[in-house]
Amino acid sequence: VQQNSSRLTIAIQKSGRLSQASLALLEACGFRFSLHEAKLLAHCQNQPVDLLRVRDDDIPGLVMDGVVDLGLVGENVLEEVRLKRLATQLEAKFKLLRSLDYGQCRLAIALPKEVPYQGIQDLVGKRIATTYPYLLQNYLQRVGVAANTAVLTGSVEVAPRAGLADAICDLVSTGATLEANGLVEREVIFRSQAQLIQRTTPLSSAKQSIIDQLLPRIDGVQQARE
Ligand code: PRT
Ligand code: ZN
Repeated sequence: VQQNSSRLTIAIQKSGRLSQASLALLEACGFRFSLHEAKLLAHCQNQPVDLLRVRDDDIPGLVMDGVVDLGLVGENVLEEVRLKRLATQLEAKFKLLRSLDYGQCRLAIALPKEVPYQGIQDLVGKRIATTYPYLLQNYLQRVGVAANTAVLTGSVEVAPRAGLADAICDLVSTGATLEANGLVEREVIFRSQAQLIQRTTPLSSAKQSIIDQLLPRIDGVQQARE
């Protein structure tokens, strides 16, 4: 385990919606990488920095356990993992360095369009399919609605039609997926974007100075894009 490697380790999504933007941000900040598709670890060519390319779901835990120094991940995944870890007594702390200008989406509850809906009380006793059971239950408790969940890791949007659930709670960006599946967005329970997080355990001064250089560059890149 390279936990105490002198190289700053940054976890990013290997392949998915955040991969390109995360890599582009680091490159715009001056880090040069040459990625090999099969490799988990990519060395930066001009700084003592390594990229660890993993499933987005693993990124918060790697930071919270101090296995990597920094992580770029969606706030939805970050908060889901944090709630799950709190419930299971695992370390759940991290330091939020920056909210980033990509990966915007919302976690929303949607129902088939033919189902009448007046307000959240209409969710009482319903079964809601989701990939985010902790965020969903957290919301339902906050608003005082007793509903059931069905946890699915994919194809959540077909659950009502398949007879698995009455409603869904899933990420939405344009709304096209809901529309295509005859669903209507009824409640937004969480708004998300990509975030840069750091482990809470102390870093060497060498790693800290790379981060001190990185943050103003990120601010500059994001301001230029506004
Ligand atoms: O393999 P890995 O586990 O790393 O990837 P993944 O499949 O879990 O995640 P991925 O790549 O789909 O998404 C990564 C992150 O991108 C999410 O955790 C969010 O933070 C962010 N993001 C932003 C989105 C969306 N927008 C989004 N629209 N993630 C997923 N979607 C999906 C949504 O689940 C639904 O299926 O897109 C569909 C809805 O999109 P619209 O445009 O039709 O509304
Ligand atoms: Zn994932």
